[in-house]
Amino acid sequence: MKRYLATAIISIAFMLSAPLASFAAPPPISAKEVKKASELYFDRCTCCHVTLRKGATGPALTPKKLSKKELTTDDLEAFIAEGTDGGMPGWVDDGIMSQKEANLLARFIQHPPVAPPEMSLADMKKTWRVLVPVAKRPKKPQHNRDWKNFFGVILRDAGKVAVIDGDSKEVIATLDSGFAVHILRTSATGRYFYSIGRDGRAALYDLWTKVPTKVAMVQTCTEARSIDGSKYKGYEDKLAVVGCYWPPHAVIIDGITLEPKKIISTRGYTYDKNEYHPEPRVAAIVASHYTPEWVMNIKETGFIWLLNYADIENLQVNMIAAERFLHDGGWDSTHRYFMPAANKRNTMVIIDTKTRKKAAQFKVGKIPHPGRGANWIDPKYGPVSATVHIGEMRLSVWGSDPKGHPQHAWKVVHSIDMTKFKGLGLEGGGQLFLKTHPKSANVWVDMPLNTDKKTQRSQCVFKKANITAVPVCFEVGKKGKAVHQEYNKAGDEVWISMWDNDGEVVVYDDKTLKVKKRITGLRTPTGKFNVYNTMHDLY
Ligand code: DHE
Repeated sequence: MKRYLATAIISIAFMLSAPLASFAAPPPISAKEVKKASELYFDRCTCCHVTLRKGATGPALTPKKLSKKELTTDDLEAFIAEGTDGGMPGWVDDGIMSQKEANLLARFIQHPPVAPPEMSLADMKKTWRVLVPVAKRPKKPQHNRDWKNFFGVILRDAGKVAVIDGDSKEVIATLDSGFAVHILRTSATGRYFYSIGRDGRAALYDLWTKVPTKVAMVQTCTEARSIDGSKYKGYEDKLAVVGCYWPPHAVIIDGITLEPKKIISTRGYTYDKNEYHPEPRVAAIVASHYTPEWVMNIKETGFIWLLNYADIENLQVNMIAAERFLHDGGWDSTHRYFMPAANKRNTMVIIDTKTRKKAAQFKVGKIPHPGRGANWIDPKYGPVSATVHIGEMRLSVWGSDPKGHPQHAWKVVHSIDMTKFKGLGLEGGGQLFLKTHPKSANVWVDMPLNTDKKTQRSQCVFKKANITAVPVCFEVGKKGKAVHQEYNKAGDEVWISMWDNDGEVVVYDDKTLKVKKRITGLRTPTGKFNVYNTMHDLY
């Protein structure tokens, strides 16, 4: 509802602003079309071109820039429909948009962008609901299941979260979340799952009730991708933080009621040129185990924030200059170093949360996308970490043990071009996630955005003992895209989503690579989060 209200407000503001435009007359567009185009833009374009269209991983789309390049409506429609060499999908060619919608967007982006509404703490409080008061929640688990081996599975387009018992593989609850729910994180004790939807709706699920239950919800923004709880000793389950795309801010909320407590704007100046940016989005967040802090990627200004939550009335934020377009990332195996990707710069950044400084940054392949990454012991280089890439089929592995193996620390020790594995059909990039577990001998790699349909449906499994050897690659299912991996608590099973309207989660034995179970009837499953591994940041 809020989303539609936001697009309605944008539509009206847009119509009012159009006559003030100072550039050549943009093509006509009706108020009804603006509303539809705003929704399309929000769903498909903001990720790369951002709300105010100043550009991020995609180029700026301001009318001034478009008119300077003398791009006509037909040119823009062709880009949208067919995609670009720079990596933009062909929205019509891929069957996601109609030609009419491509034409609508082509006309829309020639008009000046209008900022969606801001959100105050009072606005957030109006959306805040405690569905089960804390006093009425159980004091101990009301079932005999091993809840630390539960998996929360994102059912993206259903706007739901499925909770699956990792032992019996039963779907024990399917709970409403927000529109295009994006990720889950657990609270420090693991008792609660937090979800965040792309529409900025956060929800809290109690895993101790007889059947997992949604116990609170709040909307802290109109667009978001990240959330995490407070993991430092003494603050377990006390607080959480939502990272927003729009409005550009982070919001500290209560950890077990979700009451919004404090808004921290991310608007400011870029780390390098000190230029004002009106829309720096919060990308990945991790919770420190050693200090009362969240480590947060501020994408467009290129800063990494250490946001201390010990005293939120006298808030301390360390802003570490890093690199622009910070996206995803995770901890090294010791949880001292945070390792995010500045994806548009083909760079990994290393933040030392002990010295509170950037420890290193180095180039990897084209558009690194680690998710939270993978950490293991390489027989030659000792503790290493790795990323896959959206822009090419490559596994980049770097040393991540500055104490024990200083000569290899923060240097790429393996850069595995997966196209060299003849006969596997590994071309075209489009990797999104990789995963391992301390008890596993394997590293699993997906490629759901690859141009080849069979490759999209496949996974490749590398051996830690000989990471450069030819991996075993196989199709996970016949429909959809094989996306995101998660281990069970014991580290001997790997769960993969087949992302499709009629989707499934496929459970593999990590040793034999044989299918143990297909959990079917799941609409658009994407990310999966095992309680134990997420609590302890095991990957
Ligand atoms: Fe994600 C993580 C943003 C598209 C599935 N995604 C993240 C994170 C960010 C992000 C900032 C890190 C959160 C953290 O660690 O705190 N994702 C974005 C986008 O902006 C983008 C590119 C486009 C968009 O408009 O959303 C995008 N993401 C996708 C997808 O298309 C995926 C495959 C399916 C979907 O749900 O839309 C997808 N993103 C995921 C998953 C994670 C994630 C499963 C968590 C990985 C993990 O193991 O932690």
